[in-house]
Amino acid sequence: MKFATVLSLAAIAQSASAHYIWYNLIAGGTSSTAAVRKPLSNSPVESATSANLRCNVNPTAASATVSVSAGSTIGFQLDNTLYHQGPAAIYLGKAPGSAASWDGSGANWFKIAEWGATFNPFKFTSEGLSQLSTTIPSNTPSGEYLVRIEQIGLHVAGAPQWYISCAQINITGGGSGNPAKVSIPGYVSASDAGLTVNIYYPVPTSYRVPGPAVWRG
Ligand SMILES: *[C@@H]1O[C@H](CO)[C@@H](O)[C@H](O)[C@H]1NC(C)=O
Ligand SMILES: [Cu+2]
Repeated sequence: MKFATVLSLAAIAQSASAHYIWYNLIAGGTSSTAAVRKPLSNSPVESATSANLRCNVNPTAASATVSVSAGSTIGFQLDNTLYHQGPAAIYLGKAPGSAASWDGSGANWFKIAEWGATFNPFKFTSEGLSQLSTTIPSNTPSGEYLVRIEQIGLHVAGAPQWYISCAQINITGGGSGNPAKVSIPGYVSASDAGLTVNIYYPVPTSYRVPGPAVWRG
């Protein structure tokens, strides 16, 4: 027991020095750390079935919900560069009430952007970046949402690492789009080829980002 504790403390100490956090929301022409549910640590979530896949492990409550018009830029800044190779995606989750009071449960989520790979040479397109952003599809219905970013480190074959943050937004001037929605967890399976792939050998010649298709309205 004692030995195991020492080992896990060593593992935590080691992991705390690496990794990264999506700490800042980019929304339209502004940015906000206050709208982000800040993760407690920069360690990844490592289970495809955990509720922590929604918005990370016990994140600090956000103190703001930022209004942003449909069609505007939405994204996150990282406190580092994306040095763990893997795919990334941005999801919107429609809050049943206020974004601040929603835990992200239910089939309310849809993907609005993803970053996959290029080939010959094989490379994830987000590698080395410190900010990922897209635009909110202009016919997304107005209302309060959680916007969620994930980047999945695939550098340890067979043990994907999710780096996740959520932020609270209020989409204004939207439309009547009706994207298909998924639950988190449930939106990806641990056996998804996009998670189980060995990115070193044999070098992949195709790659599909896990999760639902991107909805652009
Ligand atoms: C969201 O935007 C609408 C339309 O501008 C506004 O009436 C509402 O108060 C906003 N809610 C929040 C939480 O900002
Ligand atoms: Cu790391």
